[in-house]
Amino acid sequence: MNQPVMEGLRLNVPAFVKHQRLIAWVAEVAALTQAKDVYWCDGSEEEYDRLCAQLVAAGTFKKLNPALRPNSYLACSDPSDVARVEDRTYICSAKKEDAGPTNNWMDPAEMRSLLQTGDKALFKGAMAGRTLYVVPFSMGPIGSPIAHIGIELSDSPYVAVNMRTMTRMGRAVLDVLGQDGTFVPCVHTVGAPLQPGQADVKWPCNQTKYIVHFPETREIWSYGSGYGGNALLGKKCFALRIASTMGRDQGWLAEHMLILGVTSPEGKKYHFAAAFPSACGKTNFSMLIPPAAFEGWKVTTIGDDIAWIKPGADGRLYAINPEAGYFGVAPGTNTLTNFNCMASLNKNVIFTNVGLTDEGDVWWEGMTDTPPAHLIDWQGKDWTPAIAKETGAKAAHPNARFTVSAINNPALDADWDNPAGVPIDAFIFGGRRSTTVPLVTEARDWVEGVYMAATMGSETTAAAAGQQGVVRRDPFAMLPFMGYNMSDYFQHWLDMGKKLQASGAKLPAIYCVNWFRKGADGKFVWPGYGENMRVLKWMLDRVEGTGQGEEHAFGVTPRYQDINWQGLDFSQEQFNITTHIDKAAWAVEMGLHEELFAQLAYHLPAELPATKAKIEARLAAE
Ligand code: SAT
Ligand code: MN
Repeated sequence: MNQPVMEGLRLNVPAFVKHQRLIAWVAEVAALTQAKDVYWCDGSEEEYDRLCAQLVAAGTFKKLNPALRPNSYLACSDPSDVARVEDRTYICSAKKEDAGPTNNWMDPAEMRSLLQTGDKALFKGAMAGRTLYVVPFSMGPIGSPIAHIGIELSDSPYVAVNMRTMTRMGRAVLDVLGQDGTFVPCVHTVGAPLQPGQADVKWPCNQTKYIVHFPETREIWSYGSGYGGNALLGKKCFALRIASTMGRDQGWLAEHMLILGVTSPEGKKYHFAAAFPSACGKTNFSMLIPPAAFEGWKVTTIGDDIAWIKPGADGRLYAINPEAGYFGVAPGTNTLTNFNCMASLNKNVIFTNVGLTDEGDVWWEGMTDTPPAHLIDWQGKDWTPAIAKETGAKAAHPNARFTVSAINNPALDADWDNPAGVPIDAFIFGGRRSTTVPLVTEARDWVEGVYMAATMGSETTAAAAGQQGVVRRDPFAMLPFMGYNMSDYFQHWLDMGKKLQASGAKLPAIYCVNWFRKGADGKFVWPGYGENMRVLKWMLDRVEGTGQGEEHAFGVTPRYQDINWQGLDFSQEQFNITTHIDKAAWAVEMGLHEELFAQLAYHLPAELPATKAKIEARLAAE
């Protein structure tokens, strides 16, 4: 990448930028991509408003009715660019084994040729006619010892404004970076260069897509998509794929986990970190409102999607939310499923791919019982309940999203921005399983917990392009987000446990949950949402050593009488459906664990097959 800076290119370096290596890198990328000019984001509100106005003028944004949804916008994407593209996502480690069998891999030199250096390299000229936005961001509270800095160069103003909400973005980050600080370089283009005089489309993107990570040099290069995790590179690309490799090398964890606080009526506070695959209710869980019977109990949100977790001086694990906003799934969100979230969405929101009502507000499936009589759907077509019934057309795409600042959340935890993080009392791992997996199981020890997390399965959702509703193994809910070899990651978790134990600290408890079991009628048996508090309370009782349960092959599950049912009509029979262990189903399930272990045989920690053998012996004996 040694092209001279394009003649006439305006780098426009503001006085507050003091980092020569950063300036040189921006010049290189601008020359490679032939960006029209460069704009350095300062992160101010004035800048946000200006870029949003520009997006409105370009047709990408529609300003919503300020009387109904103040300072909010709707963007509708190209219909081909609506979710993460896992088959186009690459981990280009020097050695193929280091990416492991669950990741797409390409030799880094080959990938660099394809993207940067070859005759027809995709990034060459990719930003022609467009402005290159320099987006400095901190993942985590600025200056926190758990936080890290990234700089995204993107030709998408939609990305710039979303990154302002999703991260701590702008000038303050460059101040911390100083003249020579370290940052993760992230390059993003929509891959739609403009010829002179050519009119732009409202959602530029390219049919060819590459979401590429170079773990050794900690770089991200993303081509062709403007949507979510493909384009907002602080999120899955940095905070999970690159950060997981940093965590492996430096002794910490980057996880696909929400973080929540639970405070008892006596004022004792606990913290949970919970991993679920995309679109399985992490945002709802992190904002849950306890049922009336739990008077005096409070649940507060630290994060809804990602946790960075480092060991503290006291040997406990401390977690921060590296993000500053929520990029949550809109469909299904309403005042009953997530009251706090709906309250967060009253103002200052960017909606993507939801329906636009005639009053200039938004609507999505499940928002209200009675849909509007008419709206414009996410693809710009007329939509009425009758059309929906006839054609199945959706007002909102199933992976439609809102982007909103954490500070909008009425349930925001007082420590959400604490640079020291919060101490974790328990981990929760959950998948979407209509059968087999019980409502809740406690692991008897760390290794058993790692086994549970490693063998987790889940039915696929609209958060990723591809078939939906098929069960796939999704270890730690990290399958699409692992930056290195999955088996090495299991080993890393086992090693972390050993190290913490050696320091004499109490290890967090580990639980496996499943809110999604269905009855013979095909309907969910467990009411979920706020009622999940009942399960959380049982976990807390266990952490305190007071809760009872029944031991079985996989761990410990509460009996009916171990859960507080006050105010909920949920029979012993219904409970049994959610906790029943079906031996035939588990025989099949153990076969799938076996398949997973065969796939991950390289570097698979011996503790995992050993745990499996123990479970099988116990299943056979029971
Ligand atoms: O598109 S994102 O990766 O940001 C959302 C998700 O899949 O969890
Ligand atoms: Mn996620």
